Amino acid sequence: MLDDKKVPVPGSFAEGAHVTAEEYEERYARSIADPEAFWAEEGKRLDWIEPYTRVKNCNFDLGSVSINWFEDGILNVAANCVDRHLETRGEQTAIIWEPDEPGDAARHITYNELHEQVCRFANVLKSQGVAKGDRVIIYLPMIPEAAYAMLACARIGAVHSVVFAGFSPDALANRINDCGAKAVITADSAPRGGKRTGLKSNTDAALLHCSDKVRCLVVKHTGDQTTWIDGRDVDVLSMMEDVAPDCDPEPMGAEDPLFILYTSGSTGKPKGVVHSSGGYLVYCAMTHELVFDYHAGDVYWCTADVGWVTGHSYILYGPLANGATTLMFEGVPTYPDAGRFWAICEKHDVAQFYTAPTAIRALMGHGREPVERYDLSSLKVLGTVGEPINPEAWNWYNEVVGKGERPIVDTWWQTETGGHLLTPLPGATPLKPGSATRPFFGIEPIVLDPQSGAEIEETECEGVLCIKASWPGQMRTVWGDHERFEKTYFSDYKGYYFSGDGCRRDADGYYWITGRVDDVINVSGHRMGTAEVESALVAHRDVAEAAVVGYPHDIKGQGIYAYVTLMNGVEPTDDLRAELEKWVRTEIGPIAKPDLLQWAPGLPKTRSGKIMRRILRKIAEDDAGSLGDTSTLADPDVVDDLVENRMNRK
Ligand code: 6R9
Repeated sequence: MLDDKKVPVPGSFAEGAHVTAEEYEERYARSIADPEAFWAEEGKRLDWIEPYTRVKNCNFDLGSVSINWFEDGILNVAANCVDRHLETRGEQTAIIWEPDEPGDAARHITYNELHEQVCRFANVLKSQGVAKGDRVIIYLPMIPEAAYAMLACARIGAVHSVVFAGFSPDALANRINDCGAKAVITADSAPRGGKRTGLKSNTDAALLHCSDKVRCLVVKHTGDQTTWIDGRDVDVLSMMEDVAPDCDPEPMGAEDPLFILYTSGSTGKPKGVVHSSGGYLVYCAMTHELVFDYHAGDVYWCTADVGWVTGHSYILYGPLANGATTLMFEGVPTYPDAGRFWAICEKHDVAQFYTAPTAIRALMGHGREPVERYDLSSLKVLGTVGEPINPEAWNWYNEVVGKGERPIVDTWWQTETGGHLLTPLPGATPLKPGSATRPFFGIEPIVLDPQSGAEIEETECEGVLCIKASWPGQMRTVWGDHERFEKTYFSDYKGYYFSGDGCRRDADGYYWITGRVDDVINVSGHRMGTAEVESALVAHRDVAEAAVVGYPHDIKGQGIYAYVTLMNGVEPTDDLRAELEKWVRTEIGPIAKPDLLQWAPGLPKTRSGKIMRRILRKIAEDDAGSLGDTSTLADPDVVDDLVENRMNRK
């Protein structure tokens, strides 16, 4: 166990940081003792058209769950992200756009330009009859127009719902219909890693299943030929030239919804997570500034896609609310080669770099050379998000990318939370590789006994992770289904927000996420987080990635089924299989030895890089006939290979 190994804050770093260790303790204590006063102050980060007089009005009781922050305040999110910076930094770059092809020119969009583009886009929306409260689906590649579209919706008070460009026509149609969207904004096609996805053709296919009133706004990005339906399809870029370059921001209530983002739960169809305007923006602005220790002039890069919550909070809303320069990348980490991320960091002098463990592990498989080719001296802070990071990947990130001198912020949060809840602050928190460390201001994590539901008081413990009281960035409801919201998050453990994650708290009060509670397996009466076994497997030099699930086992109750992706160039042999089984036995103990180990050339992942365990469980159970919806996978083909070579055949 690495519990005792603390990586101190680099001395030179603490000096200039927004928050030091002492300040963290003092401010955290204050945020919990008097949340009203604390957040009343933090709310002033934004410009309000009408200031709020009420700060917090929240209830977690099942049957009457209701979450309101700054509820009588009036503001406009787009004005906060753009207009208010014009006077002081109109000519500063707001967005750096790096295209898929490294040979194509990057674009630098100043705040002045952003203002004009957002206003023009907003006027196009208005011309199509989109008004305050209407829903708009955004199905775009990672291009500046995605940012314009989101901010244009916010400017006129329309509620956007971004659908990841990798999603299928079916997934798109379901979302259009669930939120009753008035318009879909898409592009001709999306280049990614040198390949192209026809977004317009996908949208055409989706719209066959939707009301014929839905308008289709098309950004001609690649110039690829598409079919065109007159009267329904609109050429956004040419219309933008014809409309006025100004558009007054719509005054919005703090609790008016800003966006809906669909996310999958453990059961049922995707939920439309609803976020507010005021509280959400306060929370992402604050976390963006403090967690990444953002300072004026820094170039900040989050590699997520805007179709994911990380892209909403930490490419767009948080950074722009802070007047930052935020980088948007259209491509993938391995195109044209495994040095692309680092080439971009060097080219644009990136100061804060935020990515996912899955990307780090994939790049680790290509060795140090692609990193060492570039000058990464501009980097100040590194970050991760999305899943627990195994210590090997952490160490590689720290040593090879960070040269052992950059704090790594391992940020635990969820679509539902709007922003970071557990995270180090780079100038304040000594790190422990693999731990999301401690709560952000205003967040009171508690650990409950999964059986009794009782709060565990001891510092050192393990259980399910809940949050005791509301924070401004919390989701407000499930679109169209408040009952589902209450049932999913407030019914299992009364009076608390239930995260769905398990965690361990160590003697220092550091939190270690052990994975989704539904990923816990029980082998011969021993409870085991699948993440633990995965972490052991990926610690082996030949393993690039691993996913572990339980499957029904006659004697043990559940057996351990491991899917293993090897490093480039390593041959899968029976000897290696035996070696890996032995390896896990030695790393964790005999109980953790995989019963079945399958070589997986690829793992089924969502576009945000999360392994879809539901599918792996079905294959492990030899129940491939009922895989369910695989439309949200990044590469649905990997499933066929896994089914064909499955180990458990009845
Ligand atoms: C932001 C985001 C949420 C789930 C969450 C947890 C896992 C995210 C993590 C992490 C360990 C971290 N997760 N960050 N686990 N350490 N730093 O990822 O949102 O897509 O909704 O996923 O991701 O299991 O519950 P979302």
